[in-house]
Amino acid sequence: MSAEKKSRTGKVIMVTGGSGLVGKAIERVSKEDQRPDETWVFLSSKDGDLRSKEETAALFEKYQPTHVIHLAAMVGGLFANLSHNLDFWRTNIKINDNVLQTAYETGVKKVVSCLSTCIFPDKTTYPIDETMIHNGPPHDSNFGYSYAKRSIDIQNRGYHAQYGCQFTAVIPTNVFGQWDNFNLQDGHVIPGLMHKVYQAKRDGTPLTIWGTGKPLRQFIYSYDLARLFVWVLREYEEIAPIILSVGEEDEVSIKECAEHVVEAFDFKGEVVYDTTKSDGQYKKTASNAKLRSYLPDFKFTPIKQALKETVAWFEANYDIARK
Ligand code: NAP
Ligand code: GFB
Repeated sequence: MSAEKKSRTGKVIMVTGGSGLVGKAIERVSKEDQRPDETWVFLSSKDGDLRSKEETAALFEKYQPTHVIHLAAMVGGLFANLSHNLDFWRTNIKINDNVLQTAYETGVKKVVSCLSTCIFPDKTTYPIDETMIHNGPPHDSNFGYSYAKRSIDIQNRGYHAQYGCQFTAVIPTNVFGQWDNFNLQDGHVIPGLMHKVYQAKRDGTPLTIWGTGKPLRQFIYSYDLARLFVWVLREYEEIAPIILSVGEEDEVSIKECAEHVVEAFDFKGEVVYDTTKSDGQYKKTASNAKLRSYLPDFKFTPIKQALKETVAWFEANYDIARK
């Protein structure tokens, strides 16, 4: 039987992975939309290594969370996944099992974890929806990360079936924004392009876009994702996950995305493509119909505006940005 659910007044919301791209955006939203009965705690790996069950248990003992937003993970773009699939699997399996098991043992009332639209079957019909997670193997470029993330859905169903836990998950599409990982090798495409344009402007060199630019992506601004994430924590009651993404109609090619980044920097230099680099998954078009059934009027930030805000932050914070 699970531990007695401690009777607590108010909510203590512990955010694992709170120092990263998504965590920092959630911190901003929690401050903009404060509730008197909510206390927020944002963790980084410096507070404790969640690969260790003991360190995980110590964090839950210290903060006594009633709710958990579980973001902590080994995260990276296409090229980091291509070279470290086993590490992505082992690290994330450990972190997820420690956080979910400890949440159960300590009587946490609700956990919202994080999957990704890149974990869906590679050979599938489109648009992808929440019912299709386990319908076939993921794209080979990130099978380690994908299977680790899919296990969260299985764990959530197991903790609910066996113990009645309210553990659920969101499925964001590709995220970008302030506080991203701008590392050229390990980061995602948008921060990678921003870092490369910054350097091209500074050094008068060409911008090199990897791959053909043909793959298609839906990009969600971290601030929009954070607003949706906080809504899920407060209002969403299903165990089944929910996709948090812009619509199919907002899908862009990598080339179009690069053009928006170039415009945001007012970069006038040469642009070249290095087609020796992998394109990765061609598309992973996801439906946000389930989200729209809950929030038909939610307004996403237009991508050009979101990119401009992110570029302005990056230029102003170049010295402290993760790169
Ligand atoms: P991120 O910027 O790389 O942040 C990762 C966070 O996890 C950081 O706070 C990091 O702490 C923490 N962390 C990593 N390893 C840890 C460990 N062993 N123990 C404790 N904390 C650890 O990642 P993100 O982009 O915000 O991603 C957040 C969540 O969204 C992840 O679950 C990711 O899978 C999911 N997601 C991301 C995207 C995307 O495009 N970025 C898309 C879909 C889903 P430090 O800062 O101390 O390293
Ligand atoms: O964001 P990204 O690295 O990952 O995007 P995925 C990769 C696409 O952008 C490929 C092109 O088509 C690349 O060829 N690209 C062009 C670049 N220039 C660059 C660049 O400078 N850096 C990078 N990184 N790409 C990831 C999954 O797939 O999606 C992860 O592997 C994660 O597991 C993430 O879930 C959300 O979108 O291809």
